[in-house]
Amino acid sequence: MIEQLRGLKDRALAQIDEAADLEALTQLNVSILGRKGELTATLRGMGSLSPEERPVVGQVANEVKTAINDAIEARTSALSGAEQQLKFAREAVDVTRPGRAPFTANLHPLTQVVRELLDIFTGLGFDIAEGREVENEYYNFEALNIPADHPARDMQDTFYVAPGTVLRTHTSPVQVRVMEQTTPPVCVVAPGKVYRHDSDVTHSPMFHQVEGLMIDEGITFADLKGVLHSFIHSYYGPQTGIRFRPSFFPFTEPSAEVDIQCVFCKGAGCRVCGRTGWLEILGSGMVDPAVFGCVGYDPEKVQGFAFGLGVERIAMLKYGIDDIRLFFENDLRFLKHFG
Ligand code: 2NL
Repeated sequence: MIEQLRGLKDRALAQIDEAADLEALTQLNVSILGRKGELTATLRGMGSLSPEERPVVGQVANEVKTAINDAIEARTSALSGAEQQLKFAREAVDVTRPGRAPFTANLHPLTQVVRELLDIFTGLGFDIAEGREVENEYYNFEALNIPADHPARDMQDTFYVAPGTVLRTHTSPVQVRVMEQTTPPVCVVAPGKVYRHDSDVTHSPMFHQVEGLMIDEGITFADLKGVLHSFIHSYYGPQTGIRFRPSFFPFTEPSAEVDIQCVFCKGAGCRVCGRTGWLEILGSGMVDPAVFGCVGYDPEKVQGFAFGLGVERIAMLKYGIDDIRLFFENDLRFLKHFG
């Protein structure tokens, strides 16, 4: 029986040594030491031993049991250590690696340009005025010296919402309302959306304007030139060449369009400036006395200048964009360039 126990012990220790994982060890524990296990079965045979043999065999049986127990325990801790190492290796995280950059948004390029323009004009002392996008024909046209038979009023250019009601074609009506409600001096810029029935690579049926108006006793064309020079040199840099060309608008007299030296070829002539070396950036002029008459100002007492610019055009020239529709498609590949 002692032989039998020793044989059992040797086989058990060999099996425990070969156990590949914790699962296999649990199986061995049950099949050797368990209630229906090999050792238990062998010990049942002790009943047939003589009283002299019994303590001797009992001692060997205890030694075998202890040895197997110890071996299982040792193998268990070895295997769980090894398995833990494997698990750690599998789940290892390199905490020194840089984090994944979060998605960050940016303001729409047109919003950025409008804000830059407004920053410059508020820095020059202008207030900001805003108003409605749906206007009366009176504020959009009549008060600006644009008579009923003027081509600008044509259904082909203007969106009519109802008879006598239009989507504003410029932000001038904002300034007309400011003049109605204010006694001079007046010094405002009016940013906002405007609408014209026009659509191609440089025209959108909705676009953005910034207009400006300065009125006081004794304002002259020299003030107009001073403010616009100042603005252009802030926005495009102090070396930018500027020229004024005579023009016509129903609401200003005299009127002038303002060109800057082409920002792409520096005046040499290129595709963007049509080989002229100049880019038109805004329209301006001295407020027509007829406009003053409409808002109750005495043109003999006050004078003023006004200007208007298209924000999309300014942004296209600044960033070299050749299709206005890019501003309105909300394609993130385009918008992310302005982050
Ligand atoms: C252009 C030209 C201009 C004005 C806008 C204006 C407003 C009032 C009175 C007189 Cl209330 N004038 N605005 C004056 C000259 C030109 O805009 O080409 N804009 C894109």
